[in-house]
Amino acid sequence: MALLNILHFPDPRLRTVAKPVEKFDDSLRQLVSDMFETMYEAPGIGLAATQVDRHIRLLVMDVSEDRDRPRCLINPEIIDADGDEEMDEGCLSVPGFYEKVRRAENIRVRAHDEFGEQHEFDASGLEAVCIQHEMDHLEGKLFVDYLSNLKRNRIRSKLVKQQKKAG
Ligand code: K1U
Ligand code: ZN
Repeated sequence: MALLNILHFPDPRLRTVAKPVEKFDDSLRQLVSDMFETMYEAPGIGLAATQVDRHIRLLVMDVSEDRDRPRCLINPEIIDADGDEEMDEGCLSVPGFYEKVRRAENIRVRAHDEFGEQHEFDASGLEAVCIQHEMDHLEGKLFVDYLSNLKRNRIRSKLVKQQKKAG
């Protein structure tokens, strides 16, 4: 098990579009395990491989209150969506900032697990928001991209200042 380094906005590597997973092997399962450890330690409710500089279509999440419902989605697709809702979002790659984002309220998802088995399920509320947020990471997109240029630039300047201070 290992804690992985999480990239912070405006690191250009966060803009990489991830490639589909083709091999469901032990090295993939090790990465899944390391990502869960990193997400729980952060702490976060989700983590995309892009955020730990691995550019494959993999995300992990756990939106349960007791932090006991880990879910790993590989090559995820949203096959149906309806409704929309606005919710406060945060991001481990944009630490300290929370902003409202509007997304689909209910989604149907198709994804593989770490053993290559395909699953389909419905998600709503925070789970649906988290899946959409993490799938955006796999496209190189961040929640700050939904904000005004003014807000996004303010967040960028503050984070760059903090990163310079931290060396
Ligand atoms: O960086 C990430 O992608 C993880 C991010 C996911 C997310 C949060 C809120 C809405 C949509 C997606 C986080 O987990 S930020 C931290 C957070 O929200 C949280 C942490 C601990 C307990 C509860 C929430
Ligand atoms: Zn995020």
